[in-house]
Amino acid sequence: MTTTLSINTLTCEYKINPIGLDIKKPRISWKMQSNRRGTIQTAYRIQVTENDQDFTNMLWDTGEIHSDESIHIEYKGPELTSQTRYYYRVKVWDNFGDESEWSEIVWWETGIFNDEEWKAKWITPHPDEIDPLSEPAFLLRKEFKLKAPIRSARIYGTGVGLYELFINGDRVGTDLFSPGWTSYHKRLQYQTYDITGQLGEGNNAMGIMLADGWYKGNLSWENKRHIYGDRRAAYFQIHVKYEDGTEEIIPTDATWTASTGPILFSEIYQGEIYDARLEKEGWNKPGFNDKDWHETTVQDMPITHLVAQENWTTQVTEIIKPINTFVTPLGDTVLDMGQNMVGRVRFQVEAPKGTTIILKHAEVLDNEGNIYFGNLRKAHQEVKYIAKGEGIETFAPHFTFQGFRYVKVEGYPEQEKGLISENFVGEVIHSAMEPTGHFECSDPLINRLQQNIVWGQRGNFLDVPTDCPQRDERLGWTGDAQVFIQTALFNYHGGPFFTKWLRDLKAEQYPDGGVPFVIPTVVEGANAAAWSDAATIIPWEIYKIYGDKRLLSEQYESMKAWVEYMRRQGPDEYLWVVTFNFGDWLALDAPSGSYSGSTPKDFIATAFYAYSTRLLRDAAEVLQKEEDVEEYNSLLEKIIEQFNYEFVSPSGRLVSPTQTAHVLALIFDLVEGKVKERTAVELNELILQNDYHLTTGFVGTPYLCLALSKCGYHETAVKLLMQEGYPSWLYSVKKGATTIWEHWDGIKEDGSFWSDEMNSFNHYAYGAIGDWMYRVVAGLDLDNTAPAYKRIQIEPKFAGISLTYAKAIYDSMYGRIISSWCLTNEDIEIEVEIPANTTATVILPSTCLKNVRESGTSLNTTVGIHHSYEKEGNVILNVGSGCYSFKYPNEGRFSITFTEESRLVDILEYKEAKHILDQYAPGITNPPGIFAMKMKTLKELANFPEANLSTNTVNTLIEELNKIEWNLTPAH
Ligand code: RAM
Repeated sequence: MTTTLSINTLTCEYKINPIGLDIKKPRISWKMQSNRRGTIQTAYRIQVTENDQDFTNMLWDTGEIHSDESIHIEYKGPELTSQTRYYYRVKVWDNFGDESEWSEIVWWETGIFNDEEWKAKWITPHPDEIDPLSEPAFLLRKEFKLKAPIRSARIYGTGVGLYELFINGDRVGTDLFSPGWTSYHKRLQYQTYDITGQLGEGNNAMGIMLADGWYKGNLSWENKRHIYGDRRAAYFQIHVKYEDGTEEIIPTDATWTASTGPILFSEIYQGEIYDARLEKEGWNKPGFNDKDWHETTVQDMPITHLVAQENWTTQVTEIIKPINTFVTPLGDTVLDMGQNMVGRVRFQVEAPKGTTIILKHAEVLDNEGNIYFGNLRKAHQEVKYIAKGEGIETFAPHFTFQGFRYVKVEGYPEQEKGLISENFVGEVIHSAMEPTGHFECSDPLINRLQQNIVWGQRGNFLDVPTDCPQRDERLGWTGDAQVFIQTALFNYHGGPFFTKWLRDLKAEQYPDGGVPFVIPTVVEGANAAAWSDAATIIPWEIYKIYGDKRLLSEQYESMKAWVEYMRRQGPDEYLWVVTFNFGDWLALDAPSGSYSGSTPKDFIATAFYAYSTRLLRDAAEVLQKEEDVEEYNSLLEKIIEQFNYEFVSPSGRLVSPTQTAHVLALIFDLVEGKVKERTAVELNELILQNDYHLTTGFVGTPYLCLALSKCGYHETAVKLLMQEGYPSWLYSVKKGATTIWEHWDGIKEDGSFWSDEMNSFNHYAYGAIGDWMYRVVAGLDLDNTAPAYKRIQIEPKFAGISLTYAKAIYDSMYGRIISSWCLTNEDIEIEVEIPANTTATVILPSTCLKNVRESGTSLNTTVGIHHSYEKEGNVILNVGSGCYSFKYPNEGRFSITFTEESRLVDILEYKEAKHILDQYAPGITNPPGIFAMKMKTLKELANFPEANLSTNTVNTLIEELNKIEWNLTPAH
């Protein structure tokens, strides 16, 4: 076999070809690929050059370094300079003695390292000429002449408020909501763009649009304004390098001119008003007559807190088309995007001058089929466009985003004849994180749940991890982020996203170690168990998943300060008996009138105190802080001891008979031996007594199934997941949800709403179940002692007959991992992919060595398996990288009960439903999502090989499906 050892996906600080890095010692990572099983890197070589792709004159050449490290290799060459592009390439050697070719050449480019390099001034329209508090977005412009042909040009800068940049009439980049949301007074991100292609010799012009955004607009339910300041301002400089080697800087300064323009109003929650008649044609191009424009003035603002862009930028990541347009019983014309999404609507229109088109965005329809705005509270989510009447006009708002599935349209020309849906699209907007995970299984409702989780993440990862994206909140609630972190890191690459957010958390932490409820902090309140613990949990998870020791070390003092804060509270050092706490937020066992479940708050607080202390100890171990390891190990022991004294009866019963209390005691290892066994038995009982329904809130839910599976009750966990009745994950799916709801009963069984007061239909917390689906159901996990999936753990768990197939894919720092299994009445098949330079432990449940075949051959002849043995009725394999396909007889352990009849029952039910829809469509709320799903499901079932359907039945099914006319327009 000729080996093909190669490397791909080279990244610097998690990103491919990042521009404007201000990190002095950036870290390089790569992924290896080989067609040979069991490949491990034995050496690497990195070369860095400044000299435009010329690798003869090197800045840094590591030579051949004998090491298996391939992630986060820190640059150790000569000191880097500002504003410079560095090209790098890598080659590797493996354990078979093979040497790869050099990788492709990639680069990173540094930003501005020293404050003295900033020549810009903060500018804003002169307050005597344009009222700084006025609503319209400002336009700032400058024309300049470049004396000669240019070699390269960059723009560096930022704004307070939100900005969009233009050069010679064209937008610079595609980023939205720049400069992002940080704790502005402590940290403000600047952005860098390569504008070489946009400038030329001679006359050029630059334009800036500037709006309120998070800096000065309306924020929080308290209707606060001007939280960070009451003046918008811009701060940019263009660096031009001429062909002849000379340079020039064009900064913002008081020579710029200012005006207002077509954006009359733009706010995150409220929407935008755009009067196209006020457009200043050519304002951002050279030659524009700005005589009637106003002066700008220099504003005194610090720059010491400027940091280069850390997060992924915010982008339009997908465009979706409405699936339907209809008129509600109240007579509103409504677009249905088919998906609760976050972003904006772009539309085109041809209309007489002055025509006003209004879009009002909402998430759901009510019981009667009318569009429902109640849960938005004070957020208007309204976009108003006034046409200029010059042919086809296209519009999407600039500095606002909406959370919506339905859009009420008013004023669109001739809309009474019906809207043409082609004139509207939804632009999905969020931090452009790299997708890294995929989960699917044999149950289509669970697959829809997975999609709902992903959509919840997309909608709420718009630069900060928010609780919700629609009402007057949209804040970086620490608890929500903590609860969802594991799932989030499966679905998308969270490295840059959480690096930025954790730095804000650290910046906002109080001197006493207290951690605010929301980051960036715009509402009062701090220090709640399971909320403030984001300070310890998130850095640890980032370390675990990406091996990011640097971030862990950066956050270490913050982690420690938070633990010490808890330690100081109350009379007992080892208990955290708090005065205020959210408790098990929105749990179903909450006493009436309360949002907090009945698990005692001090129980939860002490449990998290122990968990945070454990993570701090583990972090100290990784960072080799020996004294702290000892200190926090003994603190942890004492907290656990005190926890048992306070919250566990002498006979081993927990004082709190709630699901959440049992879950926390088990998951945080607070009980052991007989008490642990009893706790697990009782947790299982609690679920059984409740007829396989949960009662948990934000705190208990993420770990509920995990605790059951870990303690031997995996079947109960799967039954909980597959529960379709209220309350359950699938309840909302069956109700047509396309995202995760804040409340288990956001829409009640009778179709009414929980309440206007706090009822988001896009709140990711309960989506935290995703972690267990990937890790336990599909069995794709990591060995905690070898972060970043250097040592992988593949351990599928089957649950009787309920699920017959599951598959997880995860693109780790080392490369793609797959764990997939399939049960038939005869066989169990497990397919695994392990990336080069990692190893895996694969656990094949319920079998013995002699029964297992890998790609048709017996295990002792399989290449890549280093060690195999039997343990407790399972086969354990230590394997190297590569793809493996294991098969062994099922022997009736997991029987499949799918019958042709049950498929046909589905079809009949479906036809019945279709009949109802046709008859009563105007009265049915939310039908399209669920119906579309059912349709897809049936199609999938018809082709599902494991169902063993006869060709005849398959054909009948398909015929039946094809007969159904797929028209969801209400029948009236
Ligand atoms: C609500 C938020 C959030 C939760 C807090 C306690 O206002 O939506 O989800 O963390 O309350």
